[in-house]
Amino acid sequence: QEQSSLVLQSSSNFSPPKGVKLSYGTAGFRADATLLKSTVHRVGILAALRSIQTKSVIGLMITASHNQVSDNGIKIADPNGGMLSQLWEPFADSLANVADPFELVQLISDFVSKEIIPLDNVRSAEILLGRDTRPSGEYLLEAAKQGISSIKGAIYHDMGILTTPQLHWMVRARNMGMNSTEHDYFQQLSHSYRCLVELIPDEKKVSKSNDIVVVDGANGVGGDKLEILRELCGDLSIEVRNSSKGEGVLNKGVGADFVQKEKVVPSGFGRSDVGLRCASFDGDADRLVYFLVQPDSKLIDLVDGDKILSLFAHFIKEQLDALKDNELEKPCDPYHPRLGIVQTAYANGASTAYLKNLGLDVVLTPTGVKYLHEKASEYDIGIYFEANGHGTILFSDTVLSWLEDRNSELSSACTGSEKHKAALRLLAVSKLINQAVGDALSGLLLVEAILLHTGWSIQKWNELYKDLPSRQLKVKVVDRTAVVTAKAETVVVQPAGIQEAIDTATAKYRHGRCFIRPSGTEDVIRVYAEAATQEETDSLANSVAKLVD
Ligand code: NG1
Ligand code: ZN
Repeated sequence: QEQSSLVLQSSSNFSPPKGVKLSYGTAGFRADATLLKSTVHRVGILAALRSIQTKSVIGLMITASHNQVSDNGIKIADPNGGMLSQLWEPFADSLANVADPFELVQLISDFVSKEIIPLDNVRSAEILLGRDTRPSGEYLLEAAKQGISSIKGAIYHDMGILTTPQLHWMVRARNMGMNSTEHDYFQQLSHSYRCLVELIPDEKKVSKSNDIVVVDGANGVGGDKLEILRELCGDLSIEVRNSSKGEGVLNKGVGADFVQKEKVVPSGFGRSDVGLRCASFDGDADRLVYFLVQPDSKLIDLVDGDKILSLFAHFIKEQLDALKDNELEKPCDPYHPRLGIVQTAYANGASTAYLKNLGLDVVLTPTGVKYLHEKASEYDIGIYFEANGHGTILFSDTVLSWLEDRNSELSSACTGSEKHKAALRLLAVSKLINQAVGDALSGLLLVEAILLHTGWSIQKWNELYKDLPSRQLKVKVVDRTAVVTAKAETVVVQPAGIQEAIDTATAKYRHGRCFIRPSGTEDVIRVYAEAATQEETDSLANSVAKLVD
């Protein structure tokens, strides 16, 4: 009763905008920032309930990632640092959209009884709050705080301006009883990066004193954090451009999403960068792509998420192969870690062919980090990436304890052997790469360490395989839910007949591949096509787009 009046009172300051329907999609709630106050307030309530139910620390991040600066958004980090459990998404949707304050209270109390959340017995609900550099983040954060405080016994810690992956990392670390401050994050990343560099074989240790990586921070938080991290990484030369301290507008003409979609140089880059290794983060630094400025200084060669995935897969496989026992030496180690690669249908066909050719197990999931992450976690070592640059490498508890065992066994038997170093490298990667979500900062450090290890230039890395020409189109539709897909979005099952028409169109092109799916974040149907040449690709994409219209 007392709880209900607390919520009622707190909510009276936050009425939802009329005629707006929000949904907790793959990226949480996202909209024009001015529409979000009541939603953020209510997600504060949801976070407190989730924390009580899971008896764990929960994260609440205010960001709209690569969207324009006037947008904002909010998402929840679950106890393991991952996305909010899908079981709670329908509650999040109803919570955001109910108009009447009494109905809101009723909705909460129904959910609390259904989920058996012990509201009377709250010892502590604890929420970590983070936000990106958007100015609207300030008042939205205040709304979140008031939402949390309207649940008795719930407290929050305002962690300030963070990248999205930092907040997820902190939540996971807190719940595992590990050191979890921002300082600990920087220490863990820089320490494991330096470990990897120390493990580079002597013959490959070439002097790279003027080998610099130039990073576009999307005018957001990522560049600022990278400047701090850089100081801890020894002699890694990084030049940060487009940090949030400059004049530029967040994500405007800059950042990983812009670079990947437009394939042109971001602001702040040009003629003097031709031939240099360049990278872009998105607005909340959970996406990373690399690129090369072409000699015309306007266009770029994109080194996308698929190429980062391929570099990681190549390196991890090399270390696992080095750890394989010679049958004669040690015939009976029954454990072979399973390495799995997870992509979506948007992965360039040439990357999938390259990975399969390495003998790797490649699977596709539907679009959306939660699907990729879940699939990757089924392996001992699972590597996932979306072509747009979001991805990471997950290590199972089993493989980690196996690596620890191998490490101690090898350090007494043959310290410094290639086998021992391979175990140490994999352990270092597991600490460097974010185990909660894709993280541009840790991804960048791992790419840099692997390039040093292999002695590859970005050009050489980019030549691992040549991308097939591809085209993405979007078609505005009245009701995107009319299109229903199966088999990781590669086949349309509804409306009837469309898949046959797509197949007929695709069959006309050499190396043709094409699929359509409803976007999870916009009111559009997306069309993706690949074929032997760009002209054929565009023609295939256009003809399929007409089928949808
Ligand atoms: P939708 O709008 O469902 O295609 C887009 C991206 C996803 C992911 C989400 C944000 C493409 C084709 N899709 O999803 O990869 O980043 O936004 O969660 O890039
Ligand atoms: Zn992002």
